[in-house]
Amino acid sequence: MPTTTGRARGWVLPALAGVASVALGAGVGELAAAILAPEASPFVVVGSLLIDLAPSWAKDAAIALFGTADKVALLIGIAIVLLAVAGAAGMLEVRRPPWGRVLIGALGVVGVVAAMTRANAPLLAFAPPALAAVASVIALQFLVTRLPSTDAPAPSQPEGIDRRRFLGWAGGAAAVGVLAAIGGYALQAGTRAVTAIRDTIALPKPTTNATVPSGAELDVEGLTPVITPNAQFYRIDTALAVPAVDPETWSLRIHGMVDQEVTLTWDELLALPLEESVTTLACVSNEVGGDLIGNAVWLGYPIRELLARANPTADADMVLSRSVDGFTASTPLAVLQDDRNAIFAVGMNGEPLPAQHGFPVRMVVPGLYGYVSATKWVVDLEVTRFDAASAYWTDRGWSAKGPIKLQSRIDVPRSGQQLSAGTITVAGVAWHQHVGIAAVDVQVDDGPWQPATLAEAISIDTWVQWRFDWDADSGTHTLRVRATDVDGEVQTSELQGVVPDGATGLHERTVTVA
Ligand SMILES: Nc1nc2c(c(=O)[nH]1)N[C@H]1C(S)=C(S)[C@@H](COP(=O)(O)O)O[C@H]1N2
Ligand SMILES: [Mo]
Repeated sequence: MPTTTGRARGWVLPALAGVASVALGAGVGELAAAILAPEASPFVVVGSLLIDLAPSWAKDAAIALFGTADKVALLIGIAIVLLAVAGAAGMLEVRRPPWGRVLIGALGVVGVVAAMTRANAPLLAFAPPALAAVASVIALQFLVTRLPSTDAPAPSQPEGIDRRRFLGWAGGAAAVGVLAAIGGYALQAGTRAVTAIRDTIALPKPTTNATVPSGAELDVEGLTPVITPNAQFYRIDTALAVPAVDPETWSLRIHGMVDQEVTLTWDELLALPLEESVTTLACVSNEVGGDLIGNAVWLGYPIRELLARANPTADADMVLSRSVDGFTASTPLAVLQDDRNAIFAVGMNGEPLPAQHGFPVRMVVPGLYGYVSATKWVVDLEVTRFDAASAYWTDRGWSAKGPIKLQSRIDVPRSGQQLSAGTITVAGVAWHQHVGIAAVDVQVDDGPWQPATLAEAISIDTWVQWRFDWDADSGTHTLRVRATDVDGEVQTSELQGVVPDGATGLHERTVTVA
């Protein structure tokens, strides 16, 4: 027979276990969002989803009731509902395991769907809500096994000790959640400040416009767009918190083996004639078939012009660029002096650089992997020699030089996609920046290589879309792609991992045709 205290323990402590677990998970989710994908804060995405789904009378009522505080009211409302569901999950988990964890898992799925269906969801949008759910589920399982037992308190242990111990664990879990959320908020303080400044910036008009020919985009469902929207652009850097650089205090210094040291402020940079160019950036850590690659229209000023002012000495052969947070990249001097569009970029797809992509100024150099060329938040260029200095990733086992390798990728069909016999469009992208793509061929199983159709290239500095209409019969088939560049080099089938200077091999995909 449950006593009053027994009943209280029977409901209150399990509910508390649920609330503490979800508090922990929610905090982890906010911290993960701050680090991985600031736009995918679980609270904000679920709130945004509710705003989109809410009928307009509810929105009107909320505005009438709360005025400009309607968003805050919504977030508080979400928190209350979340706490209620969390309490219910705790009680369920005690009475009908594993349904409490299942309930939290379902909440996680709602968060993931909310995050991934936002317009321009970043690649990692799924991660913060997924991590929040996983952390909550683990915490719930942990706390439930530490509930003081109601039926058979061990005679040697007064039940009060169990209870206090449980409250300690639950309080600890909730406290970790709160600290994680505060940590996430603090990590983003700089970004918030700089984003506010960034929003007020109007970039000057380019003196030279880039043109993207209409033939550069093939009309194939599921094919990567030829220009990557900023929100979907891959992000790779060593920064735990995105560096917050105020353009008014930013300056760039070019020094080292030069006749004349050069410094440049933000206003001086914007006063120079800025040019638009289209360049595909790629990461050396991109596996064959991977997505650490993106193409943008950049606005910037040629590095070559500023180097000419500095006038490097004849024996210099490298430029060590440094970001405000200490990252360095070693770029061959000659590459920064030739006629390619190696630039100090201030704009990306018509906007100031997003904070994660190097605001206010980054380097973009066609033809080299990012780790040896694309320094974000750049503040310093030291003209030096490869035998006198080395860069961040070179000191960690990667090659000092990193020209991009000839590669191609299949985007569609996806593996596991429903396919039926007949004509199936195979399509993807191919790239060899600053060399250019001449041809792409597709192989089905062990058949002959057959030419794909290339889209119009924007330039030799960008990737090119391709398509191939495959007359498919039913069964399981392997599709393979191979590019040939403008110099006549054929993409190698030899497999190499990403270390030390980029992966090689052919991308293939196995599909089943009904
Ligand atoms: N300051 C700084 N710049 C950096 C990096 C970094 O870690 N710190 N990573 C480089 C690497 S490895 C790549 S692939 C590109 C990625 O640029 P993105 O994040 O804009 O796509 O940035 C480069 N610039
Ligand atoms: Mo990279």
